[in-house]
Amino acid sequence: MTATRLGTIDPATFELAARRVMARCDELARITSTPGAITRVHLSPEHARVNRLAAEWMREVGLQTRQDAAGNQLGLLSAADPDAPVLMLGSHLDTVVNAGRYDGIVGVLMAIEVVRLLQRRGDSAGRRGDAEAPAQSPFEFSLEVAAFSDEEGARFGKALLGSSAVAGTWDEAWWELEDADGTTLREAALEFGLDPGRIAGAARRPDQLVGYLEAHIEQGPVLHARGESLAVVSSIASARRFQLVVEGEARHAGGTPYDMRRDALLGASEATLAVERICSAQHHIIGTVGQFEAFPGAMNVVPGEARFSLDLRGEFDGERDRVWDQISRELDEIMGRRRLRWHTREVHNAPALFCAPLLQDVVSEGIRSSLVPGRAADRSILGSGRPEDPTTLFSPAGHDGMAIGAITDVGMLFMRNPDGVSHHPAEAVSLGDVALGIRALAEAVAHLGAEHRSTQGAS
Ligand code: HGY
Ligand code: MN
Ligand code: MN
Repeated sequence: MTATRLGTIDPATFELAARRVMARCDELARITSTPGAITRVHLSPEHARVNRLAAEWMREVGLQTRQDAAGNQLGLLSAADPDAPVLMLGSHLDTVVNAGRYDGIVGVLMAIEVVRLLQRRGDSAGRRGDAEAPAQSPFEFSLEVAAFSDEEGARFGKALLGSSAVAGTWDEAWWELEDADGTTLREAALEFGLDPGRIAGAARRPDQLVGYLEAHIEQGPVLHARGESLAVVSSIASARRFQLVVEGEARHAGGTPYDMRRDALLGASEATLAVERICSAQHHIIGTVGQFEAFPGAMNVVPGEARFSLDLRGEFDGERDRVWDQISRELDEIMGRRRLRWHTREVHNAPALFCAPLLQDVVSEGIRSSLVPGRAADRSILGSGRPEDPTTLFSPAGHDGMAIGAITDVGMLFMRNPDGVSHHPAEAVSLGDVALGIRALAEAVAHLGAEHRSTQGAS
């Protein structure tokens, strides 16, 4: 299988594949815990339902399916040599609260289509043509589609639980993380039918893997603004997430003069504004307070406690950590001045991930190959950029590759996200861009197959 052979595929085939992907995104969007919105969190009944559906779709293209000990849904297309290493393709099926229908999901469904396009049926010697024979990877590596179970961290705060299990970086302390109802991760896993004692079984070794490739919507406005469809990802931002608590004193709203108040909500509010001021003064550092609560939460009581979250990202780990130190000093100052106390718990910490040069190259090749020579309309996918030079983007949004990068090379392909809106029901991607993305991803895999063959042959 080479890029040339994919080049002979009728463009209508990619459009058909994209139509299937879009229809399936709609189908999965109906599997939600909140009617009228899309919310699907880790280890929920909805998680089990989407895994079952994804497994059906995986089997339809010849993948051998299993659910691992972290609730990831996997599908394998073996190479002729069953011990060959694996190229993983995928993304996640969980969502944030009130999500869009494409973040993560579209990447899993595109990976299934790429397998449909690339797989071949042959006899044990790999000869083509026997339609009844089991599907096989046409490369010297196997292909595996991964639908990760938790990337968002919407239920337990800690993100990348599914991919961290695969990376073998599971921390036993995570079992005690609690959701908003006080259910621990351990209890949720048991209820889902998973055995926490087997979590290590989900881990892969570096020598078992060739790499990990993921297609994802951009979740930002750059491609939309440039009028381009696809981009290569150079790196993914490092991320830390904190739960913060401010303690003051709950007292009567009418009877307590201002100089006697220790209002936790006001301290937390000032802290939130400080996060914006500090982060916006830095390049590629982004801080977001996305959760904010006051207690006891009565109209006629001065808030005695406030809780809020902080999501802090940066292009480089060191810069991000220096900004956190600065925020901490600012919190000390604010709370000291207001006679409040504050403390925090860090629930997520993932380092920045630099995409592997080889995988950046094959994704670039994939984007280039998805241009059909001689068809002016297709050249528009690279907008004003030169066809030989696809756009490269840094991703401030987090992805499963951040965890998987601990054990193997990671590469990513971004698709245009109209207006850059994501983590919102209005999130979108066009059929045409998904069709181009499927082609580019399939071409990238084919290029990697050719590269792998030449380096293995040379060694
Ligand atoms: O939060 C993120 O960056 C990602 O979308 N999970
Ligand atoms: Mn997301
Ligand atoms: Mn995502």
